Amino acid sequence: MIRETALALVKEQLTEHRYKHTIGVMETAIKLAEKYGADCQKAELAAIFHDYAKFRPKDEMNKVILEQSMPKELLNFNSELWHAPVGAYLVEKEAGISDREILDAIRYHTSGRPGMTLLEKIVYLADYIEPGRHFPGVEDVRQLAESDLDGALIQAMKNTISFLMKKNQPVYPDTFHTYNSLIQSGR
Ligand code: DGI
Ligand code: FE
Ligand code: FE
Ligand code: FE
Repeated sequence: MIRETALALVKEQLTEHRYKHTIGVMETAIKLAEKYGADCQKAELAAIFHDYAKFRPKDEMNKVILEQSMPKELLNFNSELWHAPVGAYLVEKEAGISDREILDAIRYHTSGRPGMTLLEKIVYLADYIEPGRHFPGVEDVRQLAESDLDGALIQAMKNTISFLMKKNQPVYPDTFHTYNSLIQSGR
């Protein structure tokens, strides 16, 4: 699928603000793919579609999680986590994207997972450091991403976990498992 077609499909699903974020993630993901030797076209499509389900009603996402046998554990945690796996499902169903690597990069863009692929890491990181992001610590992660993909990813995960803990929010187990996997094996 060409960029223009993908962007037109996604634009219908998002607010103007979220669409601008998506463009930032797309541009950042392509740069990271070039730098670290990933497939640039897959990075582009995964980035364009990564937040496809962001504005779906919670009850619709809840239903997809149950009907498609996604981890039920998701329902006990922040609903912000749901748009990633539900997005992977809807992008396949509604936009006809069938590439497994692209769908997995969408599926794991919020929680990560142990043993993430290069493409998954790139989309996760691009989502975190795209130019429209302004949260504390993002500049350090941008710097790290220039030369150390895993180092940048670890810093982004640390920031996310600390942020959730400071707000007394639960942390989804896969988020911790991803952090442990990166720290222990350099993957
Ligand atoms: O969809 P975006 O805002 O672009 O970014 P995202 O898909 O990375 O969503 C991150 C949001 O999810 C952020 O507001 C924090 C929230 N969240 C809640 N629980 C967890 C979590 N994020 C992670 N990584 N792990 C959690 O356990
Ligand atoms: Fe997201
Ligand atoms: Fe993210
Ligand atoms: Fe995003």
